[in-house]
Amino acid sequence: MSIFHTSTPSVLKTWWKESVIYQIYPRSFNDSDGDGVGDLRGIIQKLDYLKDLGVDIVWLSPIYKSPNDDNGYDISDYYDIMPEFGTMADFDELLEGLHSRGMRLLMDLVVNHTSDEHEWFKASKSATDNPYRDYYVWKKPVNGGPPNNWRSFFSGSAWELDETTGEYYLHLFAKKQPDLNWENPKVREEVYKLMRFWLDKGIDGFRMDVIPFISKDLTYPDADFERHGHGEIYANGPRVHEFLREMHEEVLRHYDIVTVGEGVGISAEQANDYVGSDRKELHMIFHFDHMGLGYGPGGRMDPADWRIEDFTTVFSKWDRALGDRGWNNLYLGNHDFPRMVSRFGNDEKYWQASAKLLATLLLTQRGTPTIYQGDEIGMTNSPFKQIADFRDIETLNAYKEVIEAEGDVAQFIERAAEAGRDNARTPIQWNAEPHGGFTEGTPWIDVTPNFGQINVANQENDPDSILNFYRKALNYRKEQETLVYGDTEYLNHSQPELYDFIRVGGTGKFRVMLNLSSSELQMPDIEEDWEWVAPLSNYAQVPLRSPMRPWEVRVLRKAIL
Ligand code: TEU
Repeated sequence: MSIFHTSTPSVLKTWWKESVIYQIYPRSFNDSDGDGVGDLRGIIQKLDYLKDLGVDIVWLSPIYKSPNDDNGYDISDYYDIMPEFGTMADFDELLEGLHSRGMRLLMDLVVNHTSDEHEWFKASKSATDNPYRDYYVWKKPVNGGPPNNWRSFFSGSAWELDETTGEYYLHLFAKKQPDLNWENPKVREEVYKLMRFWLDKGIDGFRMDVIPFISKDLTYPDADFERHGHGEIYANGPRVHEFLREMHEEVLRHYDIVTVGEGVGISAEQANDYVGSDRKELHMIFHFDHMGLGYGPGGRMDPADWRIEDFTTVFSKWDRALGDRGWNNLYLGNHDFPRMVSRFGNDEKYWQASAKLLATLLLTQRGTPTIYQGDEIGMTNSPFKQIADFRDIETLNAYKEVIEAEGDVAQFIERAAEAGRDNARTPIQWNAEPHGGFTEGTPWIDVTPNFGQINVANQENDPDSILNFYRKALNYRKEQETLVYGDTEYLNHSQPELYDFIRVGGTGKFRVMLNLSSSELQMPDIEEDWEWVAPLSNYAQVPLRSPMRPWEVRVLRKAIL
């Protein structure tokens, strides 16, 4: 391992800091057999596409056996592949195909909960004295009702009464996703065993689903839940660091891999407890501070105002909090959020410029960027119009609640169309053929109607396309250690839409100026000796001091002697 020199203490160099991650949501990526569902062979067909894009690590959302109540985040067998996605032989071929092209594979590790169709749960619920009973969190009724007022992320109580044994089990997500009991050492051993199974096959790491939830404090008084909402109460339980250190000791330290925790409920102040290089826990987490913008106390269906400076200060705050001790993971959307260009950019008049700007935001800050599938061609939200257009359990359950409460259905659909998770789950738009070339059958969820204009084939040969911008930008980032490891200095302006920072270290210095608005902005005073970085430009070059055009990216460079 070598060292990168900056003005502050030096940073250790490693492959996962220099990598770019690309997330595949397999159900929606590419269907090879015409059943309308994406699959492993579909991904194998696109490996050269990923390589050409410049991807280093593929993170695969869950592909294990699952009844698909939550699209694979409800696992019924950790050692088998979901038949809709293919077979273990397909998986082995995919892994080999990635490795032979110099790419790596990150698997999704979903071990806060299993499916209720997992053998452990079936045994667990069969009797209170079954040896698997303590694999899950069971509690006796309190005053004839659930043990506390915790709510599921997917509506209703987080406790479900099991009629057979007369006790409640905990499910922070769907009823079909019972929470594992990490207090039980046997559960932890099972988890370490399944992790070794996949690591011994040669995978290169894990993305860990809701990892701060594995240790829970069930003694919180109900009033605290009302006050703080679920994220905070479920996360960072009393034994979480002990469990992660045990996992590190038992499993992680024995492999050259990368770990990325889903950091829901982790604040900037707490982050280095998980990822500090001295901690022996995880390499990175991805936080939710910018993802929560625009969501009120009632969650994503409860709109709230936000300002552009709320967005930019999240990045500076996290960069400072992690410092040289931890490492960041950068993302602007994934399978749980609307499309980034629709949410943070402008998906109409400035669609192309703003998609390129958001790409630059990801690729020029300190941290490992994670690109969500389809963002490299600027895929947008979908114009969902009625409940039949949606597939996501979160939306469908919330809809039932609105109906039961005789709420405003039209308003609900409008909000779900804007904020719902299905926006990110529509099929990848490969070309202008029916269903965007995703499938020869009927897709499990409709393709977004703009696939005729927004698709990979259209962008392949257009040098100014979003796709080719990503290719150039990813390539450029690989050649510039300063963009990977350099320190960041943030510059404040009276125009909050101008996000302006400097990356410095090694032999270079970059100034990154981003106009996060659909209006022109004045350029601040700037020395003339900056060089324009052409691969990271989204407009034709103009004199350096001329105004910033809507959603313009101006990345400038200087050598340090
Ligand atoms: O997500 C956990 C999570 O807290 C959210 O992003 C969640 O989707 C959202 O808050 C609901 O409003 C992870 C997975 O990424 C998600 O797809 C799963 O549904 C969830 O865990 C359960 O496994």
